[in-house]
Amino acid sequence: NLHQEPLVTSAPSHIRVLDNTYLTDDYTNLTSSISSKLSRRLHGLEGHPISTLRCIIESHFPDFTHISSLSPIVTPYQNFDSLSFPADHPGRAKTDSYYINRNAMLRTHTSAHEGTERWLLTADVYRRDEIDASHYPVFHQMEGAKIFGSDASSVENIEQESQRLERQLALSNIDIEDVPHVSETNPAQTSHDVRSSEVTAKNLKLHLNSLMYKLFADVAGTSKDDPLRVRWIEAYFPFTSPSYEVEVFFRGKWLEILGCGVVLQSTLDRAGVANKMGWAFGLGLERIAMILYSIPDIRLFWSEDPRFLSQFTHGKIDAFKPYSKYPASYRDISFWKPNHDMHENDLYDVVRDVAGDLVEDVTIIDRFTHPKTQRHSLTVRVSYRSFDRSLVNDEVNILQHRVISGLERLGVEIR
Ligand code: FA5
Ligand code: MG
Repeated sequence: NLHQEPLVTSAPSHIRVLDNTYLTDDYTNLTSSISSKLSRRLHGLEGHPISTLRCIIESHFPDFTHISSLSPIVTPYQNFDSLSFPADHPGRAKTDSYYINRNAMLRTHTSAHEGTERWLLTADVYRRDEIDASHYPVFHQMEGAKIFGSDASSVENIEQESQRLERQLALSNIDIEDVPHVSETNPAQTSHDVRSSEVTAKNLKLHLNSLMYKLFADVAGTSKDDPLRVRWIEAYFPFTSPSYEVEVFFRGKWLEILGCGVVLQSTLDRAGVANKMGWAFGLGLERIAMILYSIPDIRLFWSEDPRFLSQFTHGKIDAFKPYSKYPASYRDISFWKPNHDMHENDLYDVVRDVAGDLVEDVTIIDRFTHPKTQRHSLTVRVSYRSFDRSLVNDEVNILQHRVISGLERLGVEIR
């Protein structure tokens, strides 16, 4: 369907999103190409790689509550403030996130939803971003968290569980590059004593190391001499301390899999569980699925082509067999940027909104500043390709023409 009208043209006062009507304001930037994804629910689609991965991870946390049907529409308070994001955090900007209006947005991560005990939550998340084989404005995250009493005997129970997990892990072919649970640069929170913080971090690490083994060891193939390699790195998130990232070595490269940490006490206090502590993690399903299934392009997850969907069996990880690709068409555009600042994500959303999944890649191939006028010029190469059919020239020309009109509405001057 080439006739995707933007949801916001000049200044309509209302938009409809998932059967509700919202007032628009100066924050409204949700486009129809994005809102058409809100009801797809890939993580609930039997047999889809994203759904299979969800089930495998859920089976690793059997005594956690499994949640996967929360609406993607949240308040900025839920997405940012409740997690202590500072007021000037870049993620809050209109250029980085999709807003329905100032009070309603599409969640940018699964951390936007809080639980109070043990939960595992799967959801579609939305971020404005560049366009290429590994970036898509919608992807899926899983959030896991375990919250327990901060009294001595609850902490002791956690430590005993860790000892069991440690004994199991000792039987696996895994090589873990660790960092200290707590350090000067990755401190325990002032309201936590160091020992309970360390017990919590250790428990988190054990759960995730064994999850990484479950996900990657079979596909990677391991032995005592060639173990699965997992690396822990100190990280920073506004709502955890200490914080870490986890990377896995797979086919010659280190891959960033997830972020995690000991949940900030203020977050738990706001959730009404002041006498508890715990850990949380958030992982990206597409990155893991692309690796495990050898899926070369993130757009394929959204394909409704039976040549894609029929390849997969629910619960099983089999390598994707690429089918022949239809040819790509390239079109270059050169333009002067508007005098006011234009964010490159605005450019990408114009292309997405016109071309939907027919756009494969947008690359800035030249940048130039006029020596006299100081005006900035960009040359952008748009690559159009369909997974399902051959695009004819006329059709690509129409798309490109609409992209140019959309850019002109942003105030650029075509060269
Ligand atoms: C977060 O989203 C945090 N909410 C994670 C977290 C949860 C930290 C709980 C602490 C406690 P981050 O933006 O790094 O962090 O994303 C987490 C994971 O999502 C990444 O490791 C990656 O696997 C995946 N991810 C992030 N951005 C993208 C993207 N553009 N495309 C695909 N996957 C992505
Ligand atoms: Mg990150």
